[in-house]
Amino acid sequence: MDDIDHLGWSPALAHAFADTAAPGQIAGRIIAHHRGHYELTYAGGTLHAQCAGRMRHHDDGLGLPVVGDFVIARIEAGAATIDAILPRRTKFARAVGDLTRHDVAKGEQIIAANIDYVFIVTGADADFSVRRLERLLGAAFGSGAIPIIVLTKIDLGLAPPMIAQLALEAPGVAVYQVSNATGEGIAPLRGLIGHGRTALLVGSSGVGKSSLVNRLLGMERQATSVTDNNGRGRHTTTSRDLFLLDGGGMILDTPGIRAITQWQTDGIEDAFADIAAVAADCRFADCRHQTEPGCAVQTAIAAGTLDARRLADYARLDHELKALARRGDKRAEAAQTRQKRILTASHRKRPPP
Ligand SMILES: Nc1nc2c(ncn2[C@@H]2O[C@H](COP(=O)(O)OP(=O)(O)OP(=O)(O)O)[C@@H](O)[C@H]2O)c(=O)[nH]1
Ligand SMILES: [Mg+2]
Ligand SMILES: [Zn+2]
Repeated sequence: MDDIDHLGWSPALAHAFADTAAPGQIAGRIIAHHRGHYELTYAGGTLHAQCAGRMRHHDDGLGLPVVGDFVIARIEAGAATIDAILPRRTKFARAVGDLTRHDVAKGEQIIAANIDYVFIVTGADADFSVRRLERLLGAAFGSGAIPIIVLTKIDLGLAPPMIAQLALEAPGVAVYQVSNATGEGIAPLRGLIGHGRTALLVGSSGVGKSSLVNRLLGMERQATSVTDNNGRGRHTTTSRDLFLLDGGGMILDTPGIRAITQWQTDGIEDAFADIAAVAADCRFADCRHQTEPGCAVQTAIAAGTLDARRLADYARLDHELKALARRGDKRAEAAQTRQKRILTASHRKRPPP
């Protein structure tokens, strides 16, 4: 299985694979996830993948695969069926319980697995806020990966006081300064991600995560927002994708954390992984699981493999989360305005160097 070494395959994974895999099964890494469908890279290339029915219905304690997972799969007719997840070395998760008052959604939403670095990306612009980084720092420390703060947009000339503030408020966390506009500081960051290592990018919408991915890849691979330079949420990136860097190393782009509806939709899919897994087989991608033809959820309820009460819970929570998301967006907006005022005031008071 030497052929997936560059993806971060390790002796520990090889052992776990040898212990559990049956003849004909292969190992690969999940490089993308879009609503129940996965992309899997293995020694033979990259294929579309889906979870085996067995995996969707019986919880093995690991839940469903996330981007970065190494999995055991079968390949049939040019597509992969995922049978099991190999043990996760690290995982970056967000608590989803605080987004809702319902215990049913309590728990964690795993964003990515088997990562080596969490790049907490923040822009050296008017949106800069150390407070906003706190939860990400907490989550990064809890992941088992190494947290790194990446301060982008240093070409705007606002970085020096922010560097000082970060040194004070996030002691011991390395800060890399980059400009995606000029390319300054990209090489040291690129050098950090060694062969077979994976860096996860997190941070608010508009901080320059996808611009950084393009810089690191040396090509315009990810779409970035074109007009908005000040970080107002456009939510340009909507999925999580793992990219291979030339000469080894991988980088995982994610949607900005202010893409709140997107995240909450993801959260609800994790809390209702059983429904999400069945719903992947609905005929229509936007199926509401009511009276639509070809609805796999209704079929499962009729067949007795899914509890109708689960669907009712799901519908109720989905409704509430949407309402919360609207309120959450307003709170985020207000916090942003406050921060901007504070920052402007502190700039005025700053003595000349
Ligand atoms: N001046 C300057 N602008 C930058 C820099 N990095 C990104 N930008 C601009 O900031 C805007 C947002 O960049 P994106 O890379 O799309 O941000 P993102 O973090 O991927 O945003 P989401 O996908 O919505 O989470 C774009 O207009 C970029 O051109 C930088 O280093 N300097
Ligand atoms: Mg993006
Ligand atoms: Zn349906």
